[in-house]
Amino acid sequence: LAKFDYVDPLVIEDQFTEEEKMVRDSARAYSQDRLMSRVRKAYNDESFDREIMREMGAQGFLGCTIDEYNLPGVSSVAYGLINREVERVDSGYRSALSVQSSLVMYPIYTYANKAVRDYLIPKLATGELVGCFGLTEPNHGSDPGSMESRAVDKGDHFVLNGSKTWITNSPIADVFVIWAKETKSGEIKGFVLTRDMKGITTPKIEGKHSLRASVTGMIMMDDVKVPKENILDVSGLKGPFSCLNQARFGIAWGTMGAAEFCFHAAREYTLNRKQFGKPLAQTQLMQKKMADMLTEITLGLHAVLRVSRLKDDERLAPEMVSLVKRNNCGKALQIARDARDMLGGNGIVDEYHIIRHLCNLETVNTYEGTHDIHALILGRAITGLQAFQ
Ligand code: TGC
Ligand code: FAD
Repeated sequence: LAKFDYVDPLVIEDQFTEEEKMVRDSARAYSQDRLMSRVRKAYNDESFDREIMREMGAQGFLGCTIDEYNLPGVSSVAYGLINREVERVDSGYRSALSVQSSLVMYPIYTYANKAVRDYLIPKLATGELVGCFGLTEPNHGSDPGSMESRAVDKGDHFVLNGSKTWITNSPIADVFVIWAKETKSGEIKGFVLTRDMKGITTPKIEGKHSLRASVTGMIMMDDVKVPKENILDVSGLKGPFSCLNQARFGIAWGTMGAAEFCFHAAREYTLNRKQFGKPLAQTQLMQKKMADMLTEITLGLHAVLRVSRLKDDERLAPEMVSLVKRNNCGKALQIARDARDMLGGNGIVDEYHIIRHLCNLETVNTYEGTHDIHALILGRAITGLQAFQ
C-alpha cells in the first residue's frame, strides 16, 4: 500500500509538468525569501512597495501566460501555481500580480491596437509601469452593467467622465483599463488611459482592515481626453468579464495557498502547545478541524487544477470558474477562521500571520464577484432562471 502524505494527500505533484514544477519552485523561493520578510511591516503600515512589481517582472511572473514579447507563455496551471505561492504569503501581493497580469495585460494584449500593445505590454511585463482595472463604481458593484461612467465620441478622441471605486493599485498606477458606456452605441467599451492624461485623480481609500499590503483607491475622471486608438476592440459586459475569467481562476489557486499556510501553522502550533498535560493536536476537536482543512484544501486544489487544464484545452465555461472561485474563497476563509481559533490568543497576533490571512480573505471572498453572486451565477446555470433582479 502507498504511504499517505498529509502535505499532498492525493499526489497532485504527479499532475504537474516539469516546467510547472520549476515555475512553482521559483515562485515559492521568491515569495518566501523576498516577500515574507516584508509583509508584516507593509501590512501594519498599510503600504505597498512598488518595487515588488519590478521584482515580479524580473521573476517573469507578470503576464506569464502570454507567448509573445519575450514572455514565457507558460500554462494556466503554472500561472495558478505562482498565485498559490504568492498568496501563501499575502493576498494583497497576489492581488498586485493578478491585476497586472489578468486585468491589465490580458485586455491590452487581447483587445488593444498594435501600437498601444507594443508600447505597453513590455513595460507592464517588467513592472516599469503599473496598471489597474476600473469596473466597480460607487453605486454599482455587483451590477456593473448599470455603470454610470460615460465616453462621448468626439471624432478623433473620446471624452470620459465618471468615477470608479475600490480599485486595486489606482493611486500608484500609470495605466488604467477603464470600462465606460459609449453614449452613441450605448454599449460598454474598454479604454486605456495613462497617468499623463489631464482630468484623472486617484485618491487612496484609507482605513481598510483587510488587504492592507495592497493599495486601493478611486479613479475620478473629469473630461479626460482619450485618443481614438486607445479604445479596446470588444463590446458589452463580455469585455470586462473575459478579463475576470482570467483573474478569478487565479484567485481560486491563490486562496488555497493562504489556506495551506493557515493549516500548516495551526498543525505546528497545536503539536507544540500543551494543555491539560498533552499536545492540543492530540484532542479530537483539533484533529477534526485539521481533517476538514486538509480535505477542503485537497479538493479545492484538484478542482482548480482540472479547471485550469480545461481552460488550456479551450473547454472553459465561466460557470466552472464561478464554482472554484466561490468554493475556494469560502473554504479558505473558513480554514483561516478555524486556524485562528486553534491558536487561542496568539491567533490574533500578527507574528503568527493567521489573523492577517483571515482579514485578507474577507476581501478575496468579496471582490471579483462576491460568494453569493457566484452562487447566483451557478443558480442561473442550474435552473435557467435569473435571480439577480
Ligand atoms: P449577463 O447577462 O450575465 O452577461 C452580460 C454579457 O456578458 C457575457 N458574460 C460573460 N462573458 C465572458 N465571461 C463571463 N464570465 C461572462 N459573464 C457574462 C454574457 O454572455 C453577456 O454577453 P452578451 O453578448 O449576451 O451581452 O450580465 P448581468 O448584468 O446579468 O451580470 C450579472 C452578474 C452578476 C453575473 C455580473 O454582473 C457579475 O459577475 N457581477 C460581479 C461583479 C464583479 O465581479 N466585479 C469585479 C470587479 S473587478 C475586481 O473585483 C478586481 S479585484 C482585483 C484584485 O485586487 O485581485
Ligand atoms: P454590493 O454589490 O453592494 O453587494 C453588497 C452585498 O449584497 C453582497 O453581500 C452581495 O453578495 C449582495 N448582493 C448584491 N446583489 C445581490 C442580489 N441580486 N441578490 C442577493 N444578494 C446580492 N473592483 C474593480 O473594478 N477593480 C479592482 O481592482 C477592485 N479591487 C478591489 C479591492 C478591494 C480591497 C475590494 C474590497 C474591492 C475591490 N473591487 C475592485 C470591487 C469589488 O469587485 C466589489 O467590492 C464587489 O464586486 C462587490 O461590490 P460592492 O462592494 O459594491 O457590494
